[in-house]
Amino acid sequence: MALVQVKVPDIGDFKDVAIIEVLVKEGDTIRPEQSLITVESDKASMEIPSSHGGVVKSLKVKLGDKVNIGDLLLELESAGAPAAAPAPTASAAPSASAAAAPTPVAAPATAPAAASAGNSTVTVVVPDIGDFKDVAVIELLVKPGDTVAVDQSLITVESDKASMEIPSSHAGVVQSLSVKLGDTVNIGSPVLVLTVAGAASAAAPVPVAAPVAAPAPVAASATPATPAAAHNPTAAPSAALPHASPSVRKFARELGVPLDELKGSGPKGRITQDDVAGFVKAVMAGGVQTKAQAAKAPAASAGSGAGLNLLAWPQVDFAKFGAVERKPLSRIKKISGANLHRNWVVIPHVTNHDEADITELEAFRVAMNKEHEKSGTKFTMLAFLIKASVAALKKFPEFNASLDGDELVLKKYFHIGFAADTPNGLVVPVIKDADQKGVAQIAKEMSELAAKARDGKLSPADMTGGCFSISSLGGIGGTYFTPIINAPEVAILGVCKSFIKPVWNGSAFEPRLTLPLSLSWDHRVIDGAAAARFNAYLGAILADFRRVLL
Ligand code: CAO
Repeated sequence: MALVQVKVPDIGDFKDVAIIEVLVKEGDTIRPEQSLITVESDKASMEIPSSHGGVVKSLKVKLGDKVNIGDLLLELESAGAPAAAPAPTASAAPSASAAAAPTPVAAPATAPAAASAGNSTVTVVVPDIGDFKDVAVIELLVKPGDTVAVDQSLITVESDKASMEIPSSHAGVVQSLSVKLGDTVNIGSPVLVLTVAGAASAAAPVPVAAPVAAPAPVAASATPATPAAAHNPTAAPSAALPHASPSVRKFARELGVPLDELKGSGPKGRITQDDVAGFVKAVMAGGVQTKAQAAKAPAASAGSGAGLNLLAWPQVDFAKFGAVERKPLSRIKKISGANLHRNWVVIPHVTNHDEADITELEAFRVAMNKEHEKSGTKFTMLAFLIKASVAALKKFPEFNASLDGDELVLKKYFHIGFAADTPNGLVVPVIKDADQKGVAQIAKEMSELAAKARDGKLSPADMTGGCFSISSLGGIGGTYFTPIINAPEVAILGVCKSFIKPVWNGSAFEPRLTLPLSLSWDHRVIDGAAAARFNAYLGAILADFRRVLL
C-alpha cells in the first residue's frame, strides 16, 4: 500500500476555478480516471479525474475552494502505486486508452476544416472525438429554426463507456439536421446544416473546440467550450453519479435538483433536461417531495408528507417483451396527475357506497325534457345531482368545508365542481352559486362548461372555488368506484350507471331504477356515521325531489 497524492492536472487556460461539486468522500474506493470534483469557470465546467485507483484517505478540498494546476485534491491509499506520486499533470490525465479519453487537451484548439461551407450554409460535422467509433446519438439538443452559438452543444452521443456533447463549430440558424436519434456517428459525420451569415469557403480551416479527455471542459448550457467526456455510468459507482449529460447536470445544479432522486426517461435510464424540468414542476405543484423536504416536514401537519421512503420505481425495458410506443403525457394529465397523487397520498380517504331510488326522478326528468324539447334545454341527471348535493351540503355543513391547519373553514357558498372527461385529460369546471340556480340553469351552464372543457378553453376562474365535486360515470357504465377527493375539498360524490333493481314493497318485488352512489370523504374532517347520513339524505332527496324545498 502506498499513499498517493492526487493533484489537479493540466487543465489548460483555466485559473482559480471554483469547486462546485465534490464527487467522492473519505473512505470511498475509487478507480483510476473516476471523476473526483467538478470545477467551473465563467466559461465551462469540467470534471477532474483521479490519476490512481484506491481508497480516499483524506480530502484536501471542499465546495467553493478555488484550484489551479498542481493543487492537491486528496490522498489515496493505493495498492501497488509508486511511493512518489507521479507528476500531477501526467498522473491525472487519462491515458489514450482510457474510457473517456480522446485527446488530452483542455483548451479549445483550431482543428483542420471540419465543416464544408456553401454560399451561406455550413455543414457542421463531428470533430475529432478520439477513440470513439460508431457512437450513438442519444439526444438532439437543437432543431431546425434554432439559432445556435459557436460551441453550443448540438447533440449528445454515447458509447458503451461515456457520453459527450458535440458542439457547433459555427454560429448560425439550423437549416436541417443530418442525424436523428439512434443514428451512429464517427469523426467527420455531418451533424447538421447551418445558415451562416458570411460563411467561410469550403477549404477554410474551421475552429472547433478540441475534444478533450476527462479532465474535460464540460459543455456549459450557455457557453459550452468543448465536447466532454461525461459521467460514465457503467464504470463509475452508479449510486454516486446519476446518468446524465454534462449540460443536464449543470442545469440540475443551477436549480438545486438532486439528480440522484430522479428517474431518467432517456435510453438506459438517462436523465434528460425534461426530466429535471418535470421534477421541478412536480415539486412546485406539491406532488413530489425531495428527500431534504421530506426530512424537514413535520409528519402530522396537514398537507405535508413524512417522506414515504418507498422503493424505487421499477425500471423496465418494455421493448424487450414486445413492440411499444412512447407518448408524452398531455399538459393536463401531468398537472392533474400530480394533484391526484398528492390528494391520494395526503388525504385519508374512505368511500361509502349507497343506492338511490331515482325511478320517479328519472320519469320527471324525461317529462321535463319532453316539455322543454323546443327550448333546447336538456335536464341531465347530473344537474339534478348538483342541486340535491347542495341540499345535503346545507344539512351537513362539515362536507362544505376545507381544512386549514387546526381549523375547519366552513363555507357559506355552494360552488359545485363536476369532473369532465376531455381528449386531453380530466378537468373539473365549477358551477358557481348552485344554491341560487334552478336545475335548468345548472344544466345549461354545465353543458357550456363541458363544451369549453372539451375545446380546451376553460379559464382558471372556471375551475376554481369549488366546495364539493361530483364525478359522474353514469353515461359510461360501472357500478361503484372510489373517487379521489379534490383538495382542499373534503368530499366527492361518484355516480355510476343506474340500473333496474327488484325491490320488495311489502307484498311484491317492484322494478326500481337505482343509482349507485360512492361518496369519498376525508376522515380527518368527517366520520363514517356522518358520511352514511349524508348518503342516506342524498338518496332520500333523489327518491323524492320535493325534499329539496324543505
Ligand atoms: N345512469 C344511466 N345513464 C346515465 C346516467 C346514469 N347515472 N347519467 C347519464 N346517463 C346517460 C344519459 O341519460 C345520457 O343518455 P342519452 O344520450 O341517451 O340521453 C348519457 O348518459 C349522457 O349523459 P348526459 O348528457 O346527461 O351527460 P352527463 O351529465 O352524464 O355527463 C359529463 C357530462 C361532462 C360529466 C361527461 O361528459 C363526462 O365527462 N363524464 C366523465 C366524468 C369522469 O371522467 N369522471 C371520472 C373522474 S374520476 O377519475
